[in-house]
Amino acid sequence: MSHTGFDEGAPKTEIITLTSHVLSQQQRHPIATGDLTLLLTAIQTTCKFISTNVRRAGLLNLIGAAGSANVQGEDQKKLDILSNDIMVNSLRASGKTAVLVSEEIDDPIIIDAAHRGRYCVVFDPLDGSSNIDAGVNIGTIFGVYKCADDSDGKVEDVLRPGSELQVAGYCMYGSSANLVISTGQGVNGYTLDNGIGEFILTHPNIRIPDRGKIYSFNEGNSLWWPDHVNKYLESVKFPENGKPYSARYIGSMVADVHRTLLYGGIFGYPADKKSKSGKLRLLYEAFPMAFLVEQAGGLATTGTKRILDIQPTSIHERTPIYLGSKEDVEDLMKFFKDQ
Ligand code: AHM
Ligand code: MG
Repeated sequence: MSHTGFDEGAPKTEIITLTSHVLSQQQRHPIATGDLTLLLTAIQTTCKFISTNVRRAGLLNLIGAAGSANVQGEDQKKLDILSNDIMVNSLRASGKTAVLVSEEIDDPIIIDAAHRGRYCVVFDPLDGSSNIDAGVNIGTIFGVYKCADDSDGKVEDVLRPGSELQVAGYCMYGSSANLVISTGQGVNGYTLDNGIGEFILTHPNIRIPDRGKIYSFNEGNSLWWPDHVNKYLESVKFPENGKPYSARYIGSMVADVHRTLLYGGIFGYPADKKSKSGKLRLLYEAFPMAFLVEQAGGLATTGTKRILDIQPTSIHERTPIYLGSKEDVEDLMKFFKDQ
């Protein structure tokens, strides 16, 4: 220790890339085939490519509508379509996938025998795309299932509860590209070093605080919300003890959940009189985020049921969702019980 009080030793030189980290984790499993490592390599390459395109979107005339709509009837942006095509092509080329489900494609993609592998990937290639034109953080969300032993790849392989996911993650395209992944042994965050083109482990073992100070809801919809949701929000804005919570809402799930994971608090998208099942999609938005939040020590619920226990019946179905710090989500669930 020097007279300044700081340790002036040599800077840390240990650099762990996503690939080397996943490889070293896999080595601990004697029966691992390396297939998952190859699949994650395909996913991270896709994220690098999408990141580059997001950053150049304004220069390459990629901003704006493509003139089509997806299965939800939402306008597709040029970047939505490009990101989807990059992801589908890269996952097929990896030779490790059997079924793909994308927010942007109505039907599941069943991979041809020549390229078929054992994994099934559900994804939203570019979430929060209504924010693209304003330069707000957006991201790719994904979940990975393993095919049933007797299956060559069919839709039933992805119509399974989120608790059966093998991997979940997202990449946020913000001031840097941040890839946050869980393979079921905690959550790690990696930041893209553009200079060397590698995701570097910058946030090992992310743990969400048991209680936060931030609520993240689109309160513009509160007119349509059930009373118990409005009452819960009253309780954090006008607390009997302590300080009121702060409001933060970007309207881009990856950015809102990323902040919730790091700082704690609660993120919610309720079902209401207007959107009876909520807005967010179960398979490729709610499941991966719920998996990550639980792996980080938090909770994710519909208000009355654990998100990861839901049995999906169709690939584009929606769900209400509340996730975040354990104690904050438990507080909210009490309002659902008391209604
Ligand atoms: P998208 O998949 O069409 O981009 O919509 C999903 C986004 C989420 O990122 C975000 O949480 C939510 O929609 C915001 O919705 P709203 O603008 O109604 O608050
Ligand atoms: Mg989306």
